[in-house]
Amino acid sequence: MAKKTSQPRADIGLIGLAVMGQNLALNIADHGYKISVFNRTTSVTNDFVANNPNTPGGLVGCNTLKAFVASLKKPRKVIILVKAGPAVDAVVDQLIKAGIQKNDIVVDAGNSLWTDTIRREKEYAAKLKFFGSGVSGGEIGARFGPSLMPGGDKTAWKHLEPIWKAISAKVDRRTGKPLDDYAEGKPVKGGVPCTAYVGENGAGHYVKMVHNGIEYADMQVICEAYQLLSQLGGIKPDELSKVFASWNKGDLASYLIEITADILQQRDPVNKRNFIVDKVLDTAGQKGTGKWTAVNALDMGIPANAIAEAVFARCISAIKDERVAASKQLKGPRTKKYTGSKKKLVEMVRDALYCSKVCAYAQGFQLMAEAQKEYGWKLNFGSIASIWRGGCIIRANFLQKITEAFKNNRKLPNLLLDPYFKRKVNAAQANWRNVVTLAANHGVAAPVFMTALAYYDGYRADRLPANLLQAQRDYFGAHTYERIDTPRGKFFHIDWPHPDRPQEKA
Ligand code: NBP
Repeated sequence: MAKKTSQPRADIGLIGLAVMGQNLALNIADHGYKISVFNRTTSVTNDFVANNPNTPGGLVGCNTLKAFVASLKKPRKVIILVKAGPAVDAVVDQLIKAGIQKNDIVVDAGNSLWTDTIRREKEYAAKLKFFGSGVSGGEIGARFGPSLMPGGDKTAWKHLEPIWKAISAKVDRRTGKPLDDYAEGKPVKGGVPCTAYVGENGAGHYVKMVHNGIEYADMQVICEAYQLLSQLGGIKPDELSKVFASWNKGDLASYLIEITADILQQRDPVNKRNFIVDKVLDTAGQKGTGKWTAVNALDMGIPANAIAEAVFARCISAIKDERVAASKQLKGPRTKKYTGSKKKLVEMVRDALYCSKVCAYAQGFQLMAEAQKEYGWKLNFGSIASIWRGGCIIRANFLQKITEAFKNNRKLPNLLLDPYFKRKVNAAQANWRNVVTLAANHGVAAPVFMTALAYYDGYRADRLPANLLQAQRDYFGAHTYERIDTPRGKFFHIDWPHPDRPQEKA
């Protein structure tokens, strides 16, 4: 454990040696940084250091926070990777007691709620520089190159930047495609790092949350494609695996499509005659970041229905017993199988997936655009898309196109309006509509395909039935309405005549 010797102090420290912390610490050490580590349960620290004796930078195990703080170069840089919530406050309070100082930088790299990060930055301002950084890519990303979304004090960022750039995933400068994280066991050299300063206070955590919301939708549309192709098309998992593998060569190429192709061809370890996917119980868990995104969309009045629907899709999956009981009582259409060409079905479903995905991303960027107004951030959407090109769960070629879309027009009001995406969605929309019709006619739930189409049609509609809705509101609640033939901002009310009853005021 940390000794009082004249050995050079550590470049950075990390608290919380669960899955993410251990992997990120090894990644940092691999890049030549000496790193001090601490975990509340000290045996975890001791085992971790003992099991990793030869890292290039070196690990310094500390069993007390006092020794941990004393082991760090000034200004001290500490990464906290503990369970999001009160544990973060507890650790920061303990760090203060252990001697952390005003110029020291404490980075919360967990999945914290952005409003907590805003609060913590203010609350601890007199005692330390509190900084928030989103980390995406799970344990593999943490180990070999995550996507990092840093937000907070700009001067603090200058101290963190070299380390963040070194440890993050890298993409090819020209194509934007992820580079092999580790070539021949050594970290990759060159390439564009998947990290960039996002904005002040909670901006990094906010952007990470939206990333996760998009991830929910991205996963759900893949699942809907799988459901339609297997249920309607009768395509078996190994054949479906090939379909996804072929999609992974085109403009849907992404980490999530790639792992889906891999999952679908895997056999059940219990009985190799079966495919494992057929044996996995159809109930999905969730940790909350998708829900936060959907709740925030409702709070800000942003129509992120594809993201919210993906959260609800997990909720409905979770009530398995109720669904099984309902399946015996509630009837759907008689037609159960698709009788047309399988090749055509695959093509149509691919297009439905693509278009729904564009809508989900469009909604994620709409959310960030609104949040920046609310919190006074100056977000660079091209840069955000570019740091999602590698390392994170939603990494995809697609993000190169989004990077270009916002580079071409920094003020693009909606991704759907970018010339490239406009053209692509326009070309694919007939198939998308056919798939939604097929799903409805065959009684297969395809919630995000359907809601994304409603978003697309709603967004491109120059007139919605909200005229009637507003009239209803005025009728029962005197909420007033605007007219199409007077300037905006002028409000009218009618004492709606009704022959049978007196006027109601709700
Ligand atoms: P967990 O979220 O499971 O947290 C476990 C760690 O928190 C352990 O080191 C534990 O110490 C420590 N801890 C807890 Br719990 N309460 C503490 C307290 N009051 N004081 C000090 N330490 C405390 O770990 P994880 O899955 O590695 O995730 C870490 C963070 O990264 C989370 O915010 C998570 O949401 C985020 N994240 C996770 C992933 C992923 O794929 N897992 C991806 C991206 C981001 P102990 O050993 O003493 O119990």
